[in-house]
Order: sequence, then C-alpha cells, then structure tokens
Amino acid sequence: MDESTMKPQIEHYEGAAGGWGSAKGLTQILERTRSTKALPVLWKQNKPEGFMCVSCAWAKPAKPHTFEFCENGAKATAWELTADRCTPDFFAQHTVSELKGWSDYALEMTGRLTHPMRYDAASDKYVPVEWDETFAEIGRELRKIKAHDPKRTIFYASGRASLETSFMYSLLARAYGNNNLPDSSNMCHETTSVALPRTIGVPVGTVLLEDFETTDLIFAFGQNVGTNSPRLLHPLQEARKRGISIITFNPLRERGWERFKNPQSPMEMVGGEETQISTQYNQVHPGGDIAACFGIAKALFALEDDARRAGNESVIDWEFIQDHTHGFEAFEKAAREMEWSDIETRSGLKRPVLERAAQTYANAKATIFLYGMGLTQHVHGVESLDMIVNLMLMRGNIGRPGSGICPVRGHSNVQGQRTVGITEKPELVPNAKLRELFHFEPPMEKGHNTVEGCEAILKGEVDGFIGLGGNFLRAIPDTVRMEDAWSRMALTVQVATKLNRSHLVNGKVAYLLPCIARSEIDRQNGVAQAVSMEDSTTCIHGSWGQVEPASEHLLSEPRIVAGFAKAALDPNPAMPWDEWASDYAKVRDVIEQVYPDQFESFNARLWKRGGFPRPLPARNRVWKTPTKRANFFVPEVVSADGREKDAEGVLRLVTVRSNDQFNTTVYGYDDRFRGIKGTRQIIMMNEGDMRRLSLKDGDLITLRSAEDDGHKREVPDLRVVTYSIPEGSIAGYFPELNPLIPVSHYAKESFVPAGKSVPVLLSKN
Ligand SMILES: Nc1nc2c(c(=O)[nH]1)N[C@H]1C(S)=C(S)[C@@H](COP(=O)(O)OP(=O)(O)OC[C@H]3O[C@@H](n4cnc5c(=O)[nH]c(N)nc54)[C@H](O)[C@@H]3O)O[C@H]1N2
Ligand SMILES: Nc1nc2c(c(=O)[nH]1)N[C@H]1C(S)=C(S)[C@@H](COP(=O)(O)OP(=O)(O)OC[C@H]3O[C@@H](n4cnc5c(=O)[nH]c(N)nc54)[C@H](O)[C@@H]3O)O[C@H]1N2
Ligand SMILES: [Mo]
Repeated sequence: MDESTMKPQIEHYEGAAGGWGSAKGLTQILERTRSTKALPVLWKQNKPEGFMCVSCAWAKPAKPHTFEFCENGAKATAWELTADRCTPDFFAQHTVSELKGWSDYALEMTGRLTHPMRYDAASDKYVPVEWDETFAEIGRELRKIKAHDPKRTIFYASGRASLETSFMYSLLARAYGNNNLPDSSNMCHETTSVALPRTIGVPVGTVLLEDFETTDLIFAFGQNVGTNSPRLLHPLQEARKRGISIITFNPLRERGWERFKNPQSPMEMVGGEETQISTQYNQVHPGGDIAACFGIAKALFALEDDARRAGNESVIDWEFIQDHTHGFEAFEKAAREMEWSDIETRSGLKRPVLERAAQTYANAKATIFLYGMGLTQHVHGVESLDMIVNLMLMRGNIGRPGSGICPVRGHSNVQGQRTVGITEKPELVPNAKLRELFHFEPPMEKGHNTVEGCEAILKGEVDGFIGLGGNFLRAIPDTVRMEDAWSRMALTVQVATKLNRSHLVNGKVAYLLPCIARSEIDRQNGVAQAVSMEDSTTCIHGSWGQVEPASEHLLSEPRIVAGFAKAALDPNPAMPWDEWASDYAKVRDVIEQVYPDQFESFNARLWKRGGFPRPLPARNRVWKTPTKRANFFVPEVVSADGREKDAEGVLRLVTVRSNDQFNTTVYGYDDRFRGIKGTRQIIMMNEGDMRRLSLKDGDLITLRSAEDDGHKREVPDLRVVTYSIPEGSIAGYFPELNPLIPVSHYAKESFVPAGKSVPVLLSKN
C-alpha cells in the first residue's frame, strides 16, 4: 500500500472520547482480524482471576466494571487473537527483501507467527526449523561471542513479557556475563526512574487507584489519556463528578482531556450525557512545562506573601518542608527571581492562566500529579520531573491520601520488568543475593541502555542481539542509519507473536521465534500456568491465558528463555531452567527469595483482588535518598528541549501515537479523536504557520532533520493537516518519523530518545 498517494480525510470529530465511536472502532477491528475468539475473552480482561490486558499498564481495580476494557485494550486482544496465520507457506512465497516494501500494518496483518523460522541468505527467505536445532545453533553462536567478549551481546526486552519471563531473562544475561539489558523503558519512563529516586527515593509513582477517590485536584502533563490509557478516564470521570478540578498541560488539543462519554453507561450513550474532563486546558509549548511550573510556583509564593500579610493560613506546607525536605531555599529563590516575561515566552502560557492554576492548587487539600511521554521524552525531561516534584513538595502532596505522583506507564509490564532485574545498572541489582542463590559472579560493569546499545551497534561493537518481543529497529531513533549497521551482527534472534520490520533486517545467523501470547493458555506438562505483571500503580496481578495457542509449535516465553540459557551457559544446578519453565510458581518463589521486601508471599497473594501493591517508603514519607529527605532541585534550564532559540525556519516536531496503533503495531489509519483518516503520513500544523508557509490542508511536504552532523535524515511525502497546536511546533506519528531523530538526541541522564521536540526543517514538494 503506497500511503504517500493517499490524501488524509480530515473530519472534525465532534464526539467525546469513548462514546459510539469507541464501540464502532472495536467492531471494525473484530471484523478485520476475524477474531471470533476475542469477544468471550474480553469479559475476563483485567478482572480478578482473568487475564491482564496486553495494551497499557493502567491499574486494574479490585471491583471491576462489567467490561473492564477500553476500545484500545479490546483492539490489542483482537489483534493478538486474530484468525490469520503467518505460516512457513507465507514465508516460502515472499523474500525478505520483498517484505521490506510492505507497511507495518500489512506485515502484522499477516497474522500470528506459527513456526520457528531461520533466515536463509541464499534464497533471501525464512525457512522453518525445529526448536532443538534452533536452540543448538543459537547456543553455539552465543558461546562463540562469549568466548571473545560476553559484552558483545545485547538482551533487549519489550515491556510485555511477564515477571516470570523477565526475571529468567535478566538472570540469563547476567549468567552469560553482561548487564546489556535495555528494555522499552529506556525509550519511555526511564526518565521517571532517574528523577524520582533522587527526589523522593523511589523509582516509580506513589499514587494508588484509591487516591483518585479522595483527591481534590489533578494536574495532567503530557499524556494522551483518551488513546493511551482510556480506562483511566473512569476514575477521572468519577473525580469530575465529585466536582474536582483537572488542569491539563498539552500542546495539542487531545479529545480525551476535553470530554468523555462512558461507552459502558447506557444513560450516557443514549442520553447524550458526557463529562467535561479538563477544567483548565493549557496548550503549553513543547518543552515548556518547566517554565509553566516555575510560573505556578512563583504565583504560589505570591499567594503565600498575601496570606501572611492578611494573617491567613499558609499556602506553603511549612511543616512538611521543615520535617521532610531538602533544598527548599534555593528553589524558592530561583522561583521568585524568575521573570514572568521568561516564563511566558518559554511556556507559551500567559501569567493570569498560570496564576489561576496556582490559586486552584492553593485551594486543594490533596493533589495528584500525572504525566506521560510529553515530559519524559525531552532532552531535559529529568528536570521537568524535578519541577513537578518541586510543586508537589511545596504543598506536601505526597504520603497523604489523594495525593502523589502518577507516571502513566506504557507497556503492560514495563514497570515490573525493571522490578525483577531487567536493567543495565548493576547498582540496582541485588548482586549478593544472586551470588548466594545461584552460585555465580554477576557482572559488575554497567551494561548498554537503548541509546548506548544503538551507538555500540553503529560502531560495530555488538555481535549478538536477542529481542524478547518488541520492534527494536522500528521503535528506536535514527532508524535508517541503524538498519544499515544492523546486518553486520553475527547473530540476531527475535522472539515475537507477529511479523514486524525488525524481523526483516538480519544478522548473519538470524532466527524468528514465535511464542505463546498472554491471552492464550500456557500449558506446561499438561498444567495451565499463570503469569504475573505489575501495573502503573505498583500493584502485582496474576493472569490466566484464556484460549488455545495460535499454533501447536509455539513455545512459551519462559520455555524459550530456558532454551537459550541451557544452550548458551554451562550447566549450573542452582539454575534449574527446565524446572522453572515447567512450573512458573517456582519462578515466583525464586523472585521472592531475591526480592523478599517487594514480593513477600508472592504465590499466596497472586490473586488478590486489585493486585497487591509493592511497599514504597515514599508513601509513608520515608525518603531513601542520599539526603534522607525529599529533595527540591533547581533545573538548569527553563525549556526542556534545552534550546535557547531555534535557527530561522526550524520547527519543533512532536512525535505521538494515533488512536489506531499500539506503538509500532498499526491497527489502522483512523486517528478518530484528532479527526484524521486514511493515512499516517501526515504532520499536524498550526493555522498561522500554514498561512506563513503558504500551505493548505493536504499539501505534500518533506521533513529534514535540522541536525547537521553529516548524516542525511529525511522523511518525504507527508501531508499537512491543520491542527490546534502552538505556532512553531508540528506533530506527527511515531514510528514513521523516527528516521528524523538523531540517536544523539536523547534525555540527559536517562538516555531516553527525545522524540518530543525534534528540530526539523520543512520544504514543500
Ligand atoms: N492505544 C495505545 N495505548 C498505549 C500505547 C499505544 O501506542 N497505543 N503505547 C503505550 C506506551 S508504551 C506508552 S509509553 C504510553 C504512551 O502514552 P503517552 O504518554 O500519552 O504518549 P504519547 O502518545 O507519546 O503522547 C504524549 C502526549 O504528550 C503531549 N506532549 C508532547 N510534548 C509535550 C510537552 O512538551 N509538554 C506537555 N505537557 N505535553 C507534551 C502530546 O501532545 C501527547 O498528547 O501509552 C501506552 N498505551
Ligand atoms: N519517535 C518516537 N519513538 C518512540 C516513542 C515515541 O513516543 N516517539 N515511544 C517509545 C516507547 S514509549 C516505547 S515503549 C517503544 C516501544 O518499543 P517496543 O516495545 O520494542 O515496540 P512494540 O511496538 O510495542 O512491539 C510490537 C511487537 O511486539 C511483538 N509482541 C507482541 N506481543 C508479544 C508477546 O507477548 N511476546 C513477544 N515476545 N512479542 C510480542 C509483536 O511481534 C509486535 O510486532 O517505542 C519508543 N519509540
Ligand atoms: Mo512506552
């Protein structure tokens, strides 16, 4: 399908998020995937004793709704349980070079992978192979690399694999001899995992679902709820019905933050009732959140001065600041000294707007701060989070019901993977425990994160890449450059459910291995196995597969990891891989042994309704930071993109998801809430910019990177669409625009590729 010839249909979308459009979206995907199996399974989605959605990581309530799934969660299930199969016959008919010409959508629409396949360079085709032979050759190749240097293999994980699989995988990498465990979190919320430990002493959010019941204000920064975590609209709607305020910061008008019609409520569906979500919608400049928060802080200090003069109650929580925090004075000075003119230029927001937000904040007893990729994927994303924490600490909004910080995580178990050892940072690993329990010497050298992994591959320093799920080559920045370097590797192995672009660029020895999906029954020695995951609010849930696997040749992920481990490592009775892969409860026991504080009585609590929360010291105002206090930090920059002023003609590109995709999985070409249909090859642009550049809707343009480092980065044939977005900024879709993002354009400290304010140049075709 040649998308460039497809003109977008632009239809102003009048509906709320949810509503009939949502029901229609679901029906379409069920038809397209001919997925008769999906419908009955949806009843069990995100329910206690059911199966946990493979879409986002949003919390699963103890008292679920009749349907505890959203349009996009249902799409993810239908996509996984498609009736279509991508078989050896299919691969016999198509060369890999031919498949490179297919769209992401067309590749995944071929259906579920059914057989282990090996790439045959002579015929340029994938050919079927037996599992035994597969493990034997992969083992041989991994041992060859290890003998040379174990650090030349990378073990990537996408955030979908269960806690059990992830634990085994991280142990495999360490026993092999490296900490090269990048995961999708390295492209996502790693900024959270860097900022929060140094400010509040935990790597994850502190908010629990019940906090939404008692909060009286929600600040929402840089997240697209209607599309990326629609079930979060329920607690937001309930909160709004209690009359609480929601203040949103987002450069784009996103329908989910405007209004919601609950598709599960007959009254709302038939009666036309819908809920206004944001009470204040602030179209901040991309990267302008630091400045916006400075504005709110400055206004709060002014309110505090007023309160003092009038002898009223303080706006600042002095008791909390004295008893619990460090660094307040420096922060106060910085906020008071910041000029309103700077705040206004950087944030793109007017002083009265920020003063109003500050007043609402001052009146609220308990406030939740929620955020997503709009903060984390910036060069100074860590400082954006520092700033959010500063605001939170000013009024003691942590460790009190209804308050706290709420990073909305992406993949359904991305947070959990980090909890059980998928990390490149050896200081986060309980190495002494690993030594004691598994009788080996864990590697103490830091491993590669995603960006460092890409750089190492570009430099030819990597020989082996194992991908446990995901679509690494499509999700990373600089995709075109990376593809060129990729085939130099000796071994590339991809464990997957569906065919994607990462499977079409291969190392010298290359395997594509199909696995059982989470919605499918995973039987080991005839006994159905449960798996587990951690949601965005640190609650751990068990999950049962519901339908028969897509093919009898599939292996489970734990079984595949065990296969790699047995073939690549010398036998070690302390690591009984087969035993673990035969009974996942045993893996959970081992996880509990390695992380006794986090996973106390793991197996016994697996089916607790609503999941069991991991203990977090910050929730009890205990601060595991170097100062033993919660820390204020003064950001070094006022714009999160760190650019003083862009050169003439440079636009800031924000890459986002449509309502018809899950990351690199494209379900269709309909971004309903934004009113764009028929193509993903578009950019959204402000009316004023369109006029200035003499562009009209549907015009074809080319984008080039403004980075001048000798590499050509270009995406041609994009159509312009008018959209409500600040002047000087444009938005378009990930992953199509990733070739424009240099690998070097990443968040300082967290190394998250900075996909949210990419400097680009535009030319008319
Ligand atoms: N259906 C569906 N669900 C998903 C996913 C999916 O692809 N599809 N992906 C999953 C994954 S892995 C993740 S990480 C999450 C991602 O979910 P989100 O965190 O919502 O990620 P994005 O789609 O990148 O949207 C980022 C939002 O931030 C805004 N934004 C951009 N720049 C800025 C800025 O500088 N400041 C502010 N305040 N806002 C900004 C954008 O306009 C956009 O609304 O969703 C998860 N859930
Ligand atoms: N420009 C830009 N780039 C971005 C982002 C952005 O906002 N802008 N977002 C980043 C973010 S937040 C993330 S998380 C990454 C996503 O990066 P990844 O997690 O690597 O990518 P996905 O698209 O989620 O992976 C989809 C593939 O996973 C496989 N899969 C699905 N289910 C399973 C399963 O159960 N087991 C296995 N083994 N495989 C399975 C399927 O084959 C499918 O094709 O992309 C990042 N890249
Ligand atoms: Mo993500």
